[in-house]
This record gives sequence, C-alpha cells and structure tokens, in this order.
Amino acid sequence: NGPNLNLLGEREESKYGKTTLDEVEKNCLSHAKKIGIGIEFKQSNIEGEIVTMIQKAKGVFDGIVINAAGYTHTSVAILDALLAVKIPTIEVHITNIHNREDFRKKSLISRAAKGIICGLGVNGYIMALDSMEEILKK
Ligand code: CA2
Repeated sequence: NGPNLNLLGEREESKYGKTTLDEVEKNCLSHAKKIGIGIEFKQSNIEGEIVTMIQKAKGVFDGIVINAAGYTHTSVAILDALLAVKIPTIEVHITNIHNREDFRKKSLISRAAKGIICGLGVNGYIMALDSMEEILKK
C-alpha cells in the first residue's frame, strides 16, 4: 500500500469508502488464513521504502499484491523493482482509475502485473488474494 492509504476510512469516504486500512488488513489476514496462505500487510508513504520492500520480498514471498496509490501513475522505480524481482504481482485499486481524471488512467506498474483489479472497493484486496492463491497453486 502506497501513499495516503493510511488515511482510508478517515477522509474522502465518498471516494474510498468507510473501511480503515487497519480493517482492510484484518480482513486480509483472516481471509488469507481461511484460504491457507500467509501474508504480510504493509503501507508506506515513501517511494524508496516501497522499492526496498519489493526488493526484500525476493526469496521470502511468492506473490505481491500492490496498491501503489499515487505512485501507480508516476513511479518508474516501483515498476523497475517489480520487474527485477520477477515475483507474480497483482495490482489493486479501490476506485476505477479509468473513470477518474485522465492522469489516473495510466498505470506505470501494470507492465509488471499479471492482472489488475480496480473499482470494486476494498473487496478488491480479497479478490486479489484469491487470484494469487490460484496463480500460485498452478
Ligand atoms: O483507487 C485506488 O486505490 C488508488 O490507488 C488510490 C490512490 C490514487 O492516487 C490512485 O489514483 C487510485 C489514492 C490513495 C489515497 O487514499 C486516501 C484515502 C482516504 C483519504 C485520502 C486519500
């Protein structure tokens, strides 16, 4: 989770919903347990920290689910990190980035993603876990 997602459920509720990031984390942890996968849930407002998280995932995690938030549209560094680690990646967005401002329509990180889930609210994270479990099983 990228910048400002720590504000989830506290501001801009009409756009991003009422669920807090802590609640999204709890829901993901309990769903992961249910489908038999282990996850770590992380957030940073700092681009370089996200790059480091991705680099450190190599050899530790089998998959990455990422909502890079505002960095989705700007970060060559996050794209390069995802391309470098070659870990199956699913991109998630709470909102439909294609029916918002033009600058949100382009995701730089999609090039490294197996698939994208957007516009389905925070339930997109749960769907991404299910899809990741399917991908890893194959
Ligand atoms: O729809 C998404 O999940 C986004 O990744 C959210 C980003 C936005 O820049 C992307 O274009 C689409 C923004 C995350 C900021 O989240 C906030 C939550 C509550 C209050 C303010 C910001």
